[in-house]
Amino acid sequence: MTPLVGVIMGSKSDWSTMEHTVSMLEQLKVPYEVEVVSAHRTPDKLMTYAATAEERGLRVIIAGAGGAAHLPGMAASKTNLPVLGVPVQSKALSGQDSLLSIVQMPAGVPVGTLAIGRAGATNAAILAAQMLQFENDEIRQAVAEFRQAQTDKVLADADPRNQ
Ligand code: RP5
Repeated sequence: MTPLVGVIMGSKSDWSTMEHTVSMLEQLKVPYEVEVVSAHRTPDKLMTYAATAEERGLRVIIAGAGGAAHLPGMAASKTNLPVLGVPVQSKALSGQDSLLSIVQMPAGVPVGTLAIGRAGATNAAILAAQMLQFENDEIRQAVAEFRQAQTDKVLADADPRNQ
């Protein structure tokens, strides 16, 4: 099936974070593609990737990067698709550098910025599925089931002593 979501990351070292995006996309039945595209090390590849994303059938781009994290913003500069940015938790500054690099875009070129690390990577996938769900019944059903299961699990045992 043609990928609807493009998952890119600045380095293979981002995979331990971004694998949570991919596993949630799989759970929510969202067709995706995934690869390393670096804003700093492969800038020409990034420009081509973002410029051709829409015509290749992608509908959302999820970009994860750490440190001086220009990947989501530069991807957003070359496509009209929605871009979701995941700040990877960096070693030096615990991902605060990544977050601030991604979130503070100038007006006119939005990047939907998620939380630092695993939570952001997971939520990027859920948000992408929620954006796509009304064009795809399988995704809509998977999102509804995931959200309901999460609610049911909390309601089924509200005693915090049971870990
Ligand atoms: C960024 O630099 C990547 O997104 C990664 O988070 C960070 C470090 O990359 P490596 O030096 O581990 O390849 O571009």
